[in-house]
Amino acid sequence: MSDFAQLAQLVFQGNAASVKEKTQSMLDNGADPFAIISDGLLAGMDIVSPKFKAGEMYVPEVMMCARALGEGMKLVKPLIAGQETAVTKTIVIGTVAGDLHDIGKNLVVMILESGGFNVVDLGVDVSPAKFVEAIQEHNAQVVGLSALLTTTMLNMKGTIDLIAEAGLRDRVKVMIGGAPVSQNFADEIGADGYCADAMAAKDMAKGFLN
Ligand code: B1M
Repeated sequence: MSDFAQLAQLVFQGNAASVKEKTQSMLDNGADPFAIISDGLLAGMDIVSPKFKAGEMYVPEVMMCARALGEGMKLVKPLIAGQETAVTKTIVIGTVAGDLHDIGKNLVVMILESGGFNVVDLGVDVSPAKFVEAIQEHNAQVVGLSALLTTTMLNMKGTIDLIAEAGLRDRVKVMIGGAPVSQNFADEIGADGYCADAMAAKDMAKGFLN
């Protein structure tokens, strides 16, 4: 099995320490950082994604895989800084105002990072104004809104409205997710799409940006 295939397997196994060790040894041996990302780290997540979608893997396992991948990304990212890759595409994400739930959102962040995006995570209880500020500051192309409460999901609309008032709506795509929301709700509030889970968020962001 090639080094790249071994690295992919370690990501799939969620073995963070071994992913870190293997990535470093591949870099020390002169492997191309871009190939490490695409043929090793992301290839590992590509094994995970269909299994998660098919219900053969569960959230804690996927989080372990994403964390393991993150350990490798930490070593490789500085080496590709400033070069033209998917990493130059920026997504601002947060849990909307009044809502403190972040387990699902954190999973989405990890999966988006594993997809090669630069993700600016604003955390929880994020006001519409803070989203607008972050889109401007980071020149984001996509905004991700998360909500877990039937009360706070209404703040998604307020956020989208303020993005429009700030004149940024044509510049950013808005995707939403969280247990109480749906595609119908996304249509109702003028979002560009609804993601049922973290993998769907990665696919949607890729669709928006490629
Ligand atoms: Co809360 N809570 N909670 N809670 N909590 C729920 C959501 C609830 C359904 C439980 C219940 O009553 N059955 C209920 C909401 C009811 C409703 O609104 N209809 C509820 C309530 C009522 C509350 C409080 C009001 C309780 C209280 O204080 N009386 C309170 C509110 C606090 C606040 O936010 N202001 C509260 C507090 C908490 C804790 C702090 C204890 C804790 C949160 C800890 C944390 O997040 N750090 C908590 C938890 C853990 C839950 C449950 C049990 C689990 C949520 C979770 O993490 N799921 C939840 C019950 C449930 O959902 N079954 C519940 C796992 C996670 C991986 O899934 O978040 O759905 P999920 O994310 C998925 C997708 O939805 C999607 O991808 C993720 C991964 O696949 N997704 C996105 C999510 N965000 C996305 C963004 C995207 C794309 C996809 O961007 C584009």
